[in-house]
Amino acid sequence: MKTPVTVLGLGAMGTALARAFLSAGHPVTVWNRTPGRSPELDALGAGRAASAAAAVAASPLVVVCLLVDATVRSTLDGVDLGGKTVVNLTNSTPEQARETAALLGAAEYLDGGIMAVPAMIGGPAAFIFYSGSAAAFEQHRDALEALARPEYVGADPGLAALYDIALLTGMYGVFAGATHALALAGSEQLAAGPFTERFLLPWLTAMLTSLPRIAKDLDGPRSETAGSNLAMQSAAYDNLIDTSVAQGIDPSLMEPMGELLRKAVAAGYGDADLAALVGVLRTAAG
Ligand code: FVH
Repeated sequence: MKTPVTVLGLGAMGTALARAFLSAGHPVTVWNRTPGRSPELDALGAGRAASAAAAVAASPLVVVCLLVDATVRSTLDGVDLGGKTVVNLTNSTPEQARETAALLGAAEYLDGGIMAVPAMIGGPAAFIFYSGSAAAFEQHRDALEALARPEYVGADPGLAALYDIALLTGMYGVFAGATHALALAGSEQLAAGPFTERFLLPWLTAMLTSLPRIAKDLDGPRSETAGSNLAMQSAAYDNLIDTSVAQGIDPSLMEPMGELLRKAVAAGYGDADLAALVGVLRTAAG
């Protein structure tokens, strides 16, 4: 008998999670604010509860995937979570995760950060960060494996959110640059498809292979520069901004990186490479 699971929230992600639990043979009870959402789950064997409280009462393991942290708190306000393990997969800040863990009063609490889009759930590339109760993680590891590769990152409930947000900042940074590149290409009517497949994707892929070297520089003594010093990059960066403006493309996504390069050079890192920017960001925040 597999652990019965309740899924609160049948948005795109909650629906994918419920489907994965059903496919793995778990009895699944679902609840959603708007009734009747994702009717395909009924045919797969999900039971529908009329309220969040009734859904929680149905299973020892309660997986929550709602829009934002405030939604989780309002949905579970007044619901008896005694004896339950709550796994909250709603996107949140580390601070929100810590506060929600303390507020809910569940027997066990795990916070999670899903590194997948709904179509990836149950597939080999998906993984989910978990933090909070190590005992709950070990007890429910098998069930959680039905969703994605589980990565437990520590007892502090805020840690999973930190890992999640760090990866999302990396993703949005890459997409910001790619979005700008496509706008520039489009300013000369270049077709997005061939430009992306022949040039943009291979270029980004090649450049991202330098990340482990950057990480090595951050974790240990600085290695020899790879030949792309920051003074050179800062000087050339003005051309990115000037070209964008000349082509009628808003440069605002690109300007912050130019500003950071200038700061790094002014702080004496002109002959260093990209790893030095991490230190400059830390100094700027402090
Ligand atoms: N979808 C994705 O690509 C990402 C992947 C990584 C993780 N995120 C996070 O997952 C959370 C849920 O995302 P989602 O994709 O399921 O989002 P929606 O399809 O928009 O569904 C939202 C659900 O939240 C319910 N909801 C909204 N407001 C309330 C409320 N005030 N009270 C109760 N429930 C509420 C909504 O219900 P309804 O509108 O159908 O009644 C949906 O069930 C999210 O944190 C992502 O950042 C997804």
